[in-house]
Amino acid sequence: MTVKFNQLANAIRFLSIDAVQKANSGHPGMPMGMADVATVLFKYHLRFNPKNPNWINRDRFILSAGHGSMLLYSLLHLCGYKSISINDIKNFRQLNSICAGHPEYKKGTGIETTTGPLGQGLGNAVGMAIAEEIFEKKFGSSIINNKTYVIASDGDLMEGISHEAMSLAGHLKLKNLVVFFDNNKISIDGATSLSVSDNYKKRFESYGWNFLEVNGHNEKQISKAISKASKSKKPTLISCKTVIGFGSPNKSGKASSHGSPLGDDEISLVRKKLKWNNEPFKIPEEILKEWKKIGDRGELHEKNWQESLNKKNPKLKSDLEKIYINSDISGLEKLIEKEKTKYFEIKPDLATRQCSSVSIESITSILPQLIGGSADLSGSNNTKTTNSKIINSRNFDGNYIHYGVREHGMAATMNGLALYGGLIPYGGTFLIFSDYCKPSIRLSALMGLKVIYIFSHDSIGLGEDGPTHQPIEQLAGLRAIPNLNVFRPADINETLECWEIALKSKNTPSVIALSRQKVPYINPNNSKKNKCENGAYEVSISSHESNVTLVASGTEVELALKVQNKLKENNIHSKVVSMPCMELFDIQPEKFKSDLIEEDALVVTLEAGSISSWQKYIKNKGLNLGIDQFGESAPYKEVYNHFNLTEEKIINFIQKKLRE
Ligand SMILES: Cc1ncc(C[n+]2csc(CCOP(=O)(O)OP(=O)(O)O)c2C)c(N)n1
Repeated sequence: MTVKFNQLANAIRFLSIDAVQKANSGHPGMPMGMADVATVLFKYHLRFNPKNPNWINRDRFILSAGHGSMLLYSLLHLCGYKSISINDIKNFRQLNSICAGHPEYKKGTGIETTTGPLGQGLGNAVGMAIAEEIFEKKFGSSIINNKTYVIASDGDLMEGISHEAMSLAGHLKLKNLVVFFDNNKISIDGATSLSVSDNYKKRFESYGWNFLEVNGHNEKQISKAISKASKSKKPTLISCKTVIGFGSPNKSGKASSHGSPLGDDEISLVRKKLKWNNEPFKIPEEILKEWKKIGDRGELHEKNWQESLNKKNPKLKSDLEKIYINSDISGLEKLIEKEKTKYFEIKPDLATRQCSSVSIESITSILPQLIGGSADLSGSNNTKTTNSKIINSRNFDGNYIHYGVREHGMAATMNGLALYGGLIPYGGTFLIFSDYCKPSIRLSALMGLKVIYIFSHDSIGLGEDGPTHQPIEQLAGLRAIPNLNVFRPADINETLECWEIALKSKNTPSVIALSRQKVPYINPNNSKKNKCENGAYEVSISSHESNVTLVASGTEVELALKVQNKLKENNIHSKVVSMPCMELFDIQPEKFKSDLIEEDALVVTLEAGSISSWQKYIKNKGLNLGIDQFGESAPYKEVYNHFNLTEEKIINFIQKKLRE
């Protein structure tokens, strides 16, 4: 018996609605509506190999509308990915199931990225498509030529991030990017006409995209549109007119099918209507076989690809492996050591953003996989160096992206660059605008991606731009994100070390917060060892009898050292601890922590920002000096004075406290 197209699509529909019903939670409407589009894509166009989900030249498939996660799990299961068994599907949304509520990235499973926060998948796709172009340029289009396909919903396209990401994709003419827009005109509140009247054709054409329109339940139309997109020189949006909850007699076309189980009675009616006479989770053998065939084709795709790679010169193959598979960073340690020694001799006064710039300059001379950029603040963030080669639509043989004023889009794109594999993205903006990147930073951390955020102008020290630009609560907010290292280096030595840790860390993204204003070199001795690795270290001690411990980060380490000198003149001895990374300090053994910050000392923490992340270090009797109100517009030294962050005022606070 030949298996009909709609039977293949119905297998997705029923796995989805039955899993949602069993979990008593989830989103059946979208997988029912997009099952036909997904089936066409997987059956005729997508090149992938379930036996090797990490094959570099596989087409990437991203479900940006992550609430429809059962669509993705059904596809992966049916195509034969080992990662998703029928039992996993039965365990949809249960603890430890790979079939989580929303897709969660896991290397080697076919789940290419974590989605759920609408719009993020679109940003990731732009990063993946840029990565493909970079690799294509490096290794040739016969070796790297994969496509990036995305399913996006009304919600995805309403999100602000979609405007940033799609505009950047059009500007860069990402020809291998194809977005299927699930144009079902329904969202949670009801008809999308309640809230949006965009002309999508005009919108996407103005970005420089192709815009195609199909009936999303018509096999031929869908397939023809994909073929057309694949020949395009621009990214393509295929608007697929679909019916949400397709096949449900009472709920199709309605918001009621979006986000709750259809119910047993309605599911029986869907079975009748779509002529599906199978028990929940039972897919007839011949349909399974047909899906399996679709998956099995991948082995041949990869084999052919491997053969053409073998014919290339062996250096190309080994470079591909070295950069892409191993993301080789050998040579980094030696380089950092050499740079540290050089600056120990010079002891330069530099803003830490300049320190980062010289770090980037030397690191990029040995690591071609570093892809930098900035959201239109290259000169301020000091992210662009003489080694930076700009990527543009005509030439992807570069290592620097001008993201434009698109912070959110930049961060999601960086996640996509990292997800593609082999590349290490770093990108900059002002620390204050980390708020504009926050949802994507959170996802870098949740996915465990090596993404490096360069956030300059990291305090009131930026001065006259005033409270709109002076970060206060940003460091505390970033530190509250699990699995994110927030670095705030104090000088060139620490900046080099923080960069080294960020590059070596395997599954943790990094924020490097940097100053606008100059700071002196504070490193007391040159050491091979990375002092920032433990999160904090002793910079200076005026006497071993000291009973005050000043703990500071970044630019405030200089202030702490000045306070130490003044205290000494008053016969008060103290220790200065630099803490460039709380997250790394907090995971050290108790002894290390209590040796550095002793229980019986008066602990004074110092950072020109919210005190909330410092409170844990002062125990009962310490002092948290910082700022818990919005900043002020004035020359920066005056602003520091206004907020009592001067030597004299700090000494007064300490003396008063010691007298208590
Ligand atoms: C950033 C973000 N905001 C809100 C939500 C909650 N949410 C999930 S789906 C959705 C909209 C549903 O409409 P649509 O995108 O058209 O999906 P469909 O109804 O077609 O499945 C919303 C608001 C979310 N997941 N992410």
